Amino acid sequence: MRLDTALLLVDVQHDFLPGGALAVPQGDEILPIIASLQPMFDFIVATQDWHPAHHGSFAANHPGTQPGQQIDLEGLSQILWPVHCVQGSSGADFPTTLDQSRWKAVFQKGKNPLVDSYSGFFDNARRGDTGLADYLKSKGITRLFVCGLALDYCVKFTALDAQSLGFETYVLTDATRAVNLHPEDGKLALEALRGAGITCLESKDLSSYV
Ligand code: VGL
Ligand code: ZN
Repeated sequence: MRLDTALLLVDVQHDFLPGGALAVPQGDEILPIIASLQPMFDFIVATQDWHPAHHGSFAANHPGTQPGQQIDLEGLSQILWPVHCVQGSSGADFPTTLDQSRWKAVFQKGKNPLVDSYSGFFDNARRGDTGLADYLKSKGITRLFVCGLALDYCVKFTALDAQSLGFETYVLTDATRAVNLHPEDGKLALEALRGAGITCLESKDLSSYV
């Protein structure tokens, strides 16, 4: 793959896979696809959802609430989630079947308990910066292929931020799956991505972008 191009793996972690705390339906189906994608890229980076146990996005930390409910968290609308991807827990780990040997770096997000962080670049208030954009730019990366979990949250917001930061951004649609709290959320995410000028393609069509 061109040296200006990176594969960005978003939150491919146990808790988002079947059996995990915030399992994405059919999330495991992307693992063999990612395995076949990785050898096509020279530059691979990953994000890792990495919450403190007292994170404000967890319903368990707001007595009387349930996952899926919406609250106000420090002035931002927040969907409450089950406890997931707690720092150091096995749910926050990457599956052992996912080859990490050629990853250049892992960027952790969601560490601030007062604000959630769907994007791998910024928190949802767009205040905290993970350093991912500066890192990619310092390595000469201008083109990003994004995949992982979940399409309607972290993949969507990571790709939208990438595009707005000036990266030529692509989403690999067969290497992502949606949570679909509402059944149409995955479809709406793809529409939002395309509306922002992001190219959504399947891995089988990647050969024309090498
Ligand atoms: C995610 C909800 C909460 C994701 C992370 O990775 O899409 N979704 N935390
Ligand atoms: Zn999270």
